[in-house]
Amino acid sequence: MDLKAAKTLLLRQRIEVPSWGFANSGTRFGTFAQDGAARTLEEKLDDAATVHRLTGITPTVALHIPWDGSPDSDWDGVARYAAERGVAIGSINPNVFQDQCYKFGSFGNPDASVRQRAVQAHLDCCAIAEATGSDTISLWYADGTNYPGQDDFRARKHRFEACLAEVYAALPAGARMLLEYKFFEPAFYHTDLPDWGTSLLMCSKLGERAQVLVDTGHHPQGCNIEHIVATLLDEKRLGGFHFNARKYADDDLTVGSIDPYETFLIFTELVKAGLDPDEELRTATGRVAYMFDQSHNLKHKIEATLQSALFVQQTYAKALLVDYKALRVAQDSCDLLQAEEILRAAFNADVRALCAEVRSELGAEADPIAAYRASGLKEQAARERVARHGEAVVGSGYQ
Ligand code: PSV
Ligand code: MN
Repeated sequence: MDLKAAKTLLLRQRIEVPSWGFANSGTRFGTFAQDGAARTLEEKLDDAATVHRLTGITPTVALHIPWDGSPDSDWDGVARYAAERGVAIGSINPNVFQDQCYKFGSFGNPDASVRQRAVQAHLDCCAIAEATGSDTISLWYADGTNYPGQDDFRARKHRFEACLAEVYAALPAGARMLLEYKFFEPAFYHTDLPDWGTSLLMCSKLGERAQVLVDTGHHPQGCNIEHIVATLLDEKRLGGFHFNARKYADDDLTVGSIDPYETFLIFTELVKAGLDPDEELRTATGRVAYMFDQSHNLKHKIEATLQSALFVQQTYAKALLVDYKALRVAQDSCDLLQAEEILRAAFNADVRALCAEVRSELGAEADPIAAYRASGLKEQAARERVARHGEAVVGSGYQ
């Protein structure tokens, strides 16, 4: 694709940021709290707004319930607060994994009263989506078992199908459901939704408004994620992404920090599908929701989110610059070396100036990280937040 066409598409690129990416987080060994990290939903929205102001491409914020509030919160007020700062509420993520009642699962739990409670948590999230103007419910389950024989696989599958169907039937008009999978953790023997195939199976039974969400950290070592992406695109069931990077397990590191070529290859599949003659495929590809799902345990949260946004923007730019016609010719003539060189040429292109130009045209910063570091906002937030809440505490989870 030529530079002009690439720029037009880059101007339309949008990536959601998660509220929990601005809060203190850690590992099971501990959390090293940052004074400036957000501790309330308003502060998370303030930080997301800062990132959007600097990059121009992150206008929505994903919420996690109950981390960010309860059914009784003033959701109209939250949506207003966000809008006043130039952002909007994005996907709503019900959390049915941390309460004591979910010890043996949520939708897979043998106890019908626990399953009902989990369904209610989803219905509450549907209401929150309606109140905040969100059109996406994003689902991930920690459900699974730790020991052979602990529960019956097929019984759990049936429970999942029944509960998901209840939620699907209650989706607000025009909303869709994204179903995430993860092959292990916190369950270590089996996970109820371990892979894209199981998620796709569930989505196919539910209906068109249920689509698969690919979290790049949720696969075994060596798994070919770009192939999964191509398959889901072809089935018109790719709902969205959670971008992050991993070296060993679900490490939630900054996207691009470990294998930038993998992200590039994922984007080439998306770009190709977006150029396909099949209109239905192009439309389905246009619906794909992009988000980060990362834990900035040691990096400054806003800086790490800026770094992530810049990386994804640059990677998309590189994928747009691939000569797909020449690639097809090389593929059809089985010229392996030439095909790979065509990809590498685009991957090695320096797209920093192009992306800076795009950000400037969007009214954002040509160099967001330098602008943020020079702004004094980092120090100001730390001062104000310590004055408001006291010293940041060391704990666990997203506090
Ligand atoms: C699970 O590891 C996950 O990736 C899900 O997307 C959750 O929503 C998120 O992390 C936060 O727990
Ligand atoms: Mn995720």
